[in-house]
Amino acid sequence: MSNPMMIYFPFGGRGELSRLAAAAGGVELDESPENDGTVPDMPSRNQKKLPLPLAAPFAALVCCPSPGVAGANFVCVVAVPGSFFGALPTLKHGDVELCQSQAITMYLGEIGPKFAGLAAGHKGVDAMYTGILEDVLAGCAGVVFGDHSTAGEVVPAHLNKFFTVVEGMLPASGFINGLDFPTIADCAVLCMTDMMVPIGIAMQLAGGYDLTPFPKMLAISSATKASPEVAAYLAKSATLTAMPKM
Ligand SMILES: N[C@@H](CCC(=O)N[C@@H](CS)C(=O)NCC(=O)O)C(=O)O
Repeated sequence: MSNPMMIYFPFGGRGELSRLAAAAGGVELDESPENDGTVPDMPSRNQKKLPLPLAAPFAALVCCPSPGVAGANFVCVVAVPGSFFGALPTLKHGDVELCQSQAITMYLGEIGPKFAGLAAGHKGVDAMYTGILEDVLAGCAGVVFGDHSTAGEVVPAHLNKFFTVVEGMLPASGFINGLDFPTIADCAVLCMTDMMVPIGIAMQLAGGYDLTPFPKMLAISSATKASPEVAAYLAKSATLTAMPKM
């Protein structure tokens, strides 16, 4: 069977944990051919009003001229046969077609040879951290696409709420599931600390955010980045820290 193919923007967002899950688990993940790695301008609320075909089967990214902005382009979503709600990411692998980023992450983890021996408890922990990342990400996206003027209060309060609990949950040493390699849970923590879109952008809009009160999160992120599979992925992909033009 051919490699699974994910369609998503060439930045972190709701695609990065799936990329990391594939890399850490030993899965070759292809990305849509339209995604040539060029970091687009930040999708804006205006762009969302462009014809995003809902309920059309499989979506694709295309570069469209930006209305009213001479010479500017942005990436928008158009439908091609096979899609769901007009939102990304989507994944196709043989007969399997998925939307919903968390489902895509868990599926890629499930087929990863490196994760073949994981117990139900490990997978439950991985799913939990996948959901925590979505909560962190959604709150940050609300600020990035919303009212920037309150970012200085809203972003630290939001991140503190989650990061304080995550820090308390993490082991004093080693990876989260106690194995000698990182799993999806560790990759989710890496996204929390290092991913630019939308978490890092929200931190910047807040005037910065100090991660030093969360040393266990930082240690997990460093160890995950240093693991051979993730290090090889990060050497060839810049999406984790890619910064679109705002
Ligand atoms: N719950 C969905 C949310 C998907 C979603 O909102 N994706 C955004 C990008 S991160 C998108 O495609 N937005 C375009 C739109 O909704 O019009 C998931 O986790 O995949």
